Amino acid sequence: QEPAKPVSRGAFIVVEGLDRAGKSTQVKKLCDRLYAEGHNVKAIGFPDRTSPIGKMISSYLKCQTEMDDHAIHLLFTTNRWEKAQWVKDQIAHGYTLICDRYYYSGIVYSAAKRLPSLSLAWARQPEVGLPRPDRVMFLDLDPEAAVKRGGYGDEKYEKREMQERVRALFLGLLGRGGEESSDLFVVDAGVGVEDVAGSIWGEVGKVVNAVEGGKWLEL
Ligand code: T5A
Ligand code: NA
Repeated sequence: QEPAKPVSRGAFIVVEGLDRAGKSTQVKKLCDRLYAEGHNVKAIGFPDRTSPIGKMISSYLKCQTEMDDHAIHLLFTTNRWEKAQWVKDQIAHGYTLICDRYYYSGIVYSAAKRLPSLSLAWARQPEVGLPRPDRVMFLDLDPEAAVKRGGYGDEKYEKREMQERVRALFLGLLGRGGEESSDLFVVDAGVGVEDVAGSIWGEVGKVVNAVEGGKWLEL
C-alpha cells in the first residue's frame, strides 16, 4: 500500500496517562483529524493484546493469572519489542503513528509497585533501544476525577492508591531530566473532550508538520 503523497517519514506520537484519562478517545479523534488533513496515519496501542505475549498480559490484567512482577514487566516490554521493526517500517514509509501507551507506562506502572528490586532504573533498562517517539502527550488527570468517569473496572491496576503513585511517577519523569522529560508534553485532561483534543492538536499539528517537512532527525 503506497502512501497517498511522498513524504520524508511519518511522525511517531504517543498518548499517555492514567487509566480512564481519555487516551483511546483522544487517539481516535487525533487520527480522524490527521486523516482529514491529508496525512497517512495509523493507530496502534500497548499492550497489544492480540499476540501470544499480549494474551498473557491480558490474562494477568484481568486477574486470571498471577505472575512475578519482574516477569510481567518484561512481558510488557517484549510486547513493544515484537512491534518495534513494524513501527520503524511504517514511519519510514511515511505513516504517522498515534500510539495509545508506550514505554513511559511500562516504566512507571512497574515502578509504582515500589518493590526494592524493581526500581525505575531497573524498569527502564529493557526499554532502551526501542524507537523513540517525536512527542508524548501526557493526559494529566486527578485520580479522583478518573474514578468518577464510570469508575474503574476489575483490571489489576485500577485502584486509587496505585493510580496516585503512577501519576506522581509520570510527573516525576518530567523533573528527572533525560530523554523522557524532554519527550513529555502535559495536557490537562480534566476538561471536556473537545478542549482536550484542541490542546493536543496545538502541539501535535506542529510536530507532524515539522517531521513531514524533513526538519527532524531520522529515527
Ligand atoms: N500497563 C500498560 C503497564 O503496566 N505496563 C505497560 O507497559 C503498559 C503498556 C492496561 C493497563 O496496563 C498497564 C496500564 C493499564 O493499567 P489499557 O488497556 O490501555 O492499559 O487500559 P486503560 O488505560 O485502563 O484504558 P481506559 O480505556 O481505561 O482508559 P483511556 O483510554 O484513557 O480512556 P477512554 O478514552 O477509554 O475513556 C474512559 C471513559 O471516560 C470518558 C469516556 O467516554 C469513557 O467512558 N471520557 C471522558 N469523560 C469526561 N471528559 C473527558 N474529557 C473524557 N474523555 C473520555
Ligand atoms: Na484505553
